[in-house]
Amino acid sequence: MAGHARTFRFAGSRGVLAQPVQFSAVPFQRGGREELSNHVNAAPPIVLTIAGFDPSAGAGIAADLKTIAAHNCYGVAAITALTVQSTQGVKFVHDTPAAELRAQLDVLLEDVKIAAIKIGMLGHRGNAVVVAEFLDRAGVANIVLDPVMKSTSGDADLIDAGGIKYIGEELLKRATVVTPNIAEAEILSGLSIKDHAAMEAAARKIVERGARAVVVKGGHMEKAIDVLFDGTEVLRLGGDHLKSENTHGSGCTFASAIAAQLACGRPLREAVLLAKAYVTKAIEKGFSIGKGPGPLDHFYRVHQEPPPRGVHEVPQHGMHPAAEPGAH
Ligand code: PXL
Repeated sequence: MAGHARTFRFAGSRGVLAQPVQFSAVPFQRGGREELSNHVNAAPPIVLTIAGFDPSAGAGIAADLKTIAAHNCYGVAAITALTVQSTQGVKFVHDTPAAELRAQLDVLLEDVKIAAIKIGMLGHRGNAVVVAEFLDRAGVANIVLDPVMKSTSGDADLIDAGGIKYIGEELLKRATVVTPNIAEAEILSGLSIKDHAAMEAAARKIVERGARAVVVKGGHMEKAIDVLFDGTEVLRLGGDHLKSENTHGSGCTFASAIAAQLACGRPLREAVLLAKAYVTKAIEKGFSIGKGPGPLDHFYRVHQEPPPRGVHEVPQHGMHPAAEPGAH
C-alpha cells in the first residue's frame, strides 16, 4: 500500500536541499516492528526547553536535555540561537529567525503533551515575542523563565535590548517562576543589589511586575544564598560557595531541574529546593574538559563508583563465554 508520501522542503540559510525529503505515512506492515512486541512503556513527563545551543555542551539546550534526562523526564527542544563557543567563551551568536523558532514550537505542540517549559537564551526580541505567543497558545501550567542576558564570562550579549525590555514587560507575567542572577535581577527590578536585603527587595519588585514567583540567585555573592519569593513568603536558601571552576551552565541546569521537578508534580518550593541540591552536587562533581571553566556532571547520580580492588565475587551464572571453564 502506497500511503501518503509528503514532501518537505527545507529552505534554510544554506539554501533548499537538492533532494526533497520523503516522509512516508505508511503504517507498519504485519511482520514488521509492530509485531515484535506488544509492550508499551509508560511515557515520562515531557519538558520543553527553549534555549540556545552551546557546542561545548556545558550550557544551553545540551545542559537542559541532560538535566531533564537525569530527572527521568523526556526533553524536547526548540533552538533560539546557535552560539559559537568553547569552554573558553562565546565567539559568535547566530540567532534563529523568529519564524523558524515558531515553526519548531508549533510542530512540537501539535504532537506531544508538554508538562513544563524552561526558557533560556532568546537571542532577540522577535524570538521573545514568538515565545510569549506560544505560551498563550500552549496553555502549559509550569513555565520556568531563566532571563539569560549575557554569557557567564560576560563577554557576549545573549539577547538584544528590545528583548530584555520585552522579558520585563511580557514574559515575566507568563512565568510560574523566574530565575535571574544578581545582574539580571538588577535590570528586571531597576534596583542596585549589594546585599541580601536588596536581593529580597528585587525579588518583591519582580513579582510586582507580574511573575508568580522568583528565585534571585546569589551564586556570585560572597555567601551563596538564593532568595525565593513566591508572592507570599520569602525563603533564603543557604549554600556554601563552591570552590569549583567548573560552573559553566549552572544557571541553565538549575532552571531545567526546577522545570523537571514541576513536571513531575512537585510543588514550587520543593522543586526549587531539590533543584538547588541537584545543581550544587553537579557543580561539585563537574569536570575540566577544556581550557576554560568546565561543565557540570549532570549524571553524577548514575555514575557508579569503580569496584574496589581486591578479591571479587565471581558470578556463577551468566558468565561471559570466554570465562567458562571449558573455553581454555
Ligand atoms: O549560561 C547562560 C547561557 C545560556 N545559554 C547559552 C549560553 C550561555 C552562556 O554562555 O551559551 C546557549
